[in-house]
Amino acid sequence: MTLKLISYQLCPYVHKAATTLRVKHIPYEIEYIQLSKPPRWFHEISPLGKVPLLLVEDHVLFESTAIIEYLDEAYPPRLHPADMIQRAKHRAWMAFSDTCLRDYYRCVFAKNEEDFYKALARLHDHFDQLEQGLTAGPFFAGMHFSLVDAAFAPLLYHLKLLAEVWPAIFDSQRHPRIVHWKDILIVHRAVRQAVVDDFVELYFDWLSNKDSFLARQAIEQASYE
Ligand SMILES: N[C@@H](CCC(=O)N[C@@H](CS)C(=O)NCC(=O)O)C(=O)O
Repeated sequence: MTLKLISYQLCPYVHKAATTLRVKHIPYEIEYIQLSKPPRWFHEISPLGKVPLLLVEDHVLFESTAIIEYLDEAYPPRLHPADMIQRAKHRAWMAFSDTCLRDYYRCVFAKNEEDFYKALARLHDHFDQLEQGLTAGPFFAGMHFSLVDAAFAPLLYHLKLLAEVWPAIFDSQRHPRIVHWKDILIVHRAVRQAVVDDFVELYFDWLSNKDSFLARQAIEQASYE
């Protein structure tokens, strides 16, 4: 059975699905679309008009969390815990990864310094909660990569790049476990191979083209280099 992931290069939700496919060594095809000008067929098949989509035979799966849950059920080894209570907790943390992704986008899109600091404060408050949920590692729940790791890896990968523009994105005094976890995940084979080779270049192009506080910081920094 051939799986096909409909994608956009910089989408962290696509990155979750691709990471899960890679961790499980599931063969898949990938098709990138331009989100600013999606093809007609995409509108016809995408229930919410968003990527990722996972095409499984005649079925169109949508929403990254639903996609990675499907992959976990359909393809061994299970990344979710076997215990029902633990699994419920992991699902709750996966939902929280989307909360943190929204904070991240608020930071990226903040028009001015004041709004940026508000967005960053909100992300850091949420990181206080995440820090309490983390084990000593190396992964979210200890020795094994779980779906929670797949859910948070794209956020931490994007934040790592943002930290090149604004180093205080990560605070290792306040969130030592998150910083350690980030260091593990960003070099993880599946996480790295789940993005395109020129991801970093595309990311900074994308960031610099925003009408935002961080875009201005990125442009200023590039002019000094
Ligand atoms: N909740 C969705 C979010 C997906 C999403 O927002 N994807 C963005 C790209 S990163 C998208 O397709 N945006 C197009 C649009 O909203 O029109 C998921 O988890 O899959």
